[in-house]
Amino acid sequence: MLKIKSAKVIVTSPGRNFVTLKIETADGVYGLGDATLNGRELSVASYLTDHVIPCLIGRDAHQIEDIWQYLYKGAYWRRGPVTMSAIAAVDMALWDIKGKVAGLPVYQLLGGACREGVMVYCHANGKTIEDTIEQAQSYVALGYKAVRLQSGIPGLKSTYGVAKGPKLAYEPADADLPTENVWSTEKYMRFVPNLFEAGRKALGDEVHLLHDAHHRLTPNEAARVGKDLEPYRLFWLEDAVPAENQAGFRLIREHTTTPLAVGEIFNSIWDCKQLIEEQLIDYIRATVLHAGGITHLRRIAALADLYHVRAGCHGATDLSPVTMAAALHFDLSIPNFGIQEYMHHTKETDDVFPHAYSYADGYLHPGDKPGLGVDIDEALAAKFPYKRAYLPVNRLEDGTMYSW
Ligand code: EZ4
Ligand code: CO
Repeated sequence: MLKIKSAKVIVTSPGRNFVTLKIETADGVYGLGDATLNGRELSVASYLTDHVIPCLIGRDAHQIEDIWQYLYKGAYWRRGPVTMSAIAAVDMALWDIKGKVAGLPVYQLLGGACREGVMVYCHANGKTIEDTIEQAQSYVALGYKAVRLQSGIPGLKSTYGVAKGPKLAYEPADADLPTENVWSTEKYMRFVPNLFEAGRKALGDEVHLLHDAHHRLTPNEAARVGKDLEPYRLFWLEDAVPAENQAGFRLIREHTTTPLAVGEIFNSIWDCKQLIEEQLIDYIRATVLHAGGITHLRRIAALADLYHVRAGCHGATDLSPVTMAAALHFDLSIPNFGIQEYMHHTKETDDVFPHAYSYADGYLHPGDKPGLGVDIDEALAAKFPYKRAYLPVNRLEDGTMYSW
């Protein structure tokens, strides 16, 4: 029995908002979990403080599965991003504790490493095709094996996913209230094959190229984009359509062999059950954080493995280094790993969350510190108070509210 003595939530904003759960045991061992839900951060903080932490005190920190079931079934209100992020934070913290007590990195507890390192992809984005390719080339020079290409679109003033300036670390949730972008599917669809034609030509055949459509297409439009991009052999086309209607992917699948990835906003196995069982996607992008922790993501990966679907976890800067570490332990340990997204955090964020994971030549490794290998500098965290920030929204050219 390893009694949970106390737990608290730490909200900090070293460049962007992060919510961290710290669980402490009677033996003095503590674990960290990430509970950040971009744009709705304080909801999860309250869910944990007001409703979860009181249920945790006195429980056995070793009973990870039982506590997961207790929080999931015990809430009565199942699923949803707030609930599942809160459960994930507890789950991560308990795996962290178990690793520290065992003296082993978490990937060892998950069955050990299935590969030497975790292949990552990074983001190249620019206002023009030339800028995007230039940034991609600088990543390739750093050893990256895979790069996501996003570019500004001629005729549109600003585009989500494209940074305002050329910098390695960027965070799209940058305003007190949401930025409003104007979107045109027609302009995008005419333009995007040019980006990949130029990208393939400049970057060669070896590097993996990825693209994110940010849920802005219909299935028929996505089928067309997938077909148009086939000559450039993408690693994947991400979030082609919103996935509430899982059957919508059938139409895309019937028309293109461009690999499909989706799932960064999923919060449970039920969001992707049909997508996986009908083999409508190639990569599942659910995160440790928003999809219920390591415990639940392993369940999703196990289902996916039966259907040739591989994991390609979301890894944007709205996930703290705690989630990044948890994802790396998970990635290293599962048989059906594909690729891991990797965006650089700001230096302030890295300072608040000192971590053992490290990059070398296109791969990340979680390191061999016991537990997740991430700490939090609470004194430094206290210097960065919460700042309200939201992701941008899109309107069509006639003003109609659209998706991202
Ligand atoms: O829009 O993390 O693949 N990466 C992405 C990110 C997401 C943000 C949302 O919070 O799509 O830029
Ligand atoms: Co995405």
